Amino acid sequence: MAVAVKKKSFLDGIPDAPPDPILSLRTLYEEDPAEKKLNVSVGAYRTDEGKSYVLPVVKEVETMMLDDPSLNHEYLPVEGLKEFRDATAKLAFGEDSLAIREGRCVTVQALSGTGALRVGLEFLSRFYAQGAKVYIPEQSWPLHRRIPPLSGMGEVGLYRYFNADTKGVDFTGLMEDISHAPNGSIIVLHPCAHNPTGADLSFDEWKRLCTVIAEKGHLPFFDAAYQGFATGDLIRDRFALEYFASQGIELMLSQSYAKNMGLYGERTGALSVIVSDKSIVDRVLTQLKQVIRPMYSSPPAHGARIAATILNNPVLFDKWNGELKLMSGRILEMRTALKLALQKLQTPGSWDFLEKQIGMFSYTGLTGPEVDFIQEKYHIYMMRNGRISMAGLTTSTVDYLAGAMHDAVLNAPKGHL
Ligand code: PLA
Repeated sequence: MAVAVKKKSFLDGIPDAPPDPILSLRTLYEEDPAEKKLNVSVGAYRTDEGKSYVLPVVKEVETMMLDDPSLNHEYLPVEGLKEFRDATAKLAFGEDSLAIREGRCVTVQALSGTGALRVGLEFLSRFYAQGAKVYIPEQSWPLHRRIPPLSGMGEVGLYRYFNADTKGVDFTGLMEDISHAPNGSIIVLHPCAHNPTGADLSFDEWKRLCTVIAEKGHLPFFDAAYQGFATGDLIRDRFALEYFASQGIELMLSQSYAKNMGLYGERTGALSVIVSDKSIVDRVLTQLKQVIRPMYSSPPAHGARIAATILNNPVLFDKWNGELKLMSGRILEMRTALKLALQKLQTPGSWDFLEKQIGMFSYTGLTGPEVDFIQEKYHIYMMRNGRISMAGLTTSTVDYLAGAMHDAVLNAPKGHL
């Protein structure tokens, strides 16, 4: 006899979740039947043919892996692949980092940058001073706002970051806000290629910020999702990480290999904690494992093996460097091309900032209504805050985007809704 069917589902009252401001655009783009359309929303590198890209050095390693009889599909340890953990810390803080040499750096593999942030913040919610607040830049990657409360850290505070007039960092505002935050606050920092503004601190500004953070006893939490992608130079892009660590500051770091190795879907990343006292590192590691084990047990192996092989082999490492230069170089070319195209059209405004911004994104200053106008009329998908992924642009689509921006600046409804 069939079981009586209940009329109501236990999920009847389930509310609709708000769409993700970045990922939902991909779906809209894919579902858009228009013949001419463009997706410059998510920060994913595309070739000049608009194709997704597997780095040749990654392909080479994968080919080697295919023939390697020692590889299997066993679980990795909870904390991840040893060769990867060691190498990724050195990539961030430098081969000669004192913190590493003194054994004060704990690194665990994580589910790319997002997972590292999540594990790191959950760890802090258990062991960092109760009630400490996480501060993020006023303009930031949307998940910086969402992950802390979900990890038990409460709602975030904001610090000023961007000066809309100069289109650069509002360093005075940033320093004021970080000085006024309660001592011992957690400060989320983008070490390079700030998302979404493309405006980074100068080396000198990092040094001044480091002094204030040390004086205030704040804990910096660096989110390094673009090392090597800002300037094409891994060492230059890690300046802030290397400098803060060299000053004996305790800090947290999330790292992602999504962009710089193109390992987006492999979820390859790491979380590092630098502490001032070597005697506590073992306890830090065991507690990080306590966070990870009931969350997803252990991390995926494939991407970590690829990254470890590249990071630990000088020949492959050099190849990777060359490929980073090519990718970041193409992005720079797109910046110049878009600027020139807008200038040619005599689009109102100065577009020089497009070349000054750094990294994957351009923060165009387009308003919400202008973005809506462009999406509706031209089927171009970008974030509603005016962020464009320059890596999604190609030689053959620059003029289309410039034309749409020109039309929007002149003809879209005014306002910032
Ligand atoms: N941190 C920052 C600042 C990021 O921009 C991103 C990705 C991440 C962390 C996380 O990346 P990962 O988990 O894939 O390593 N930002 C993207 C994609 C590229 C996204 O939103 O997930 C973006 O378009 O902003």
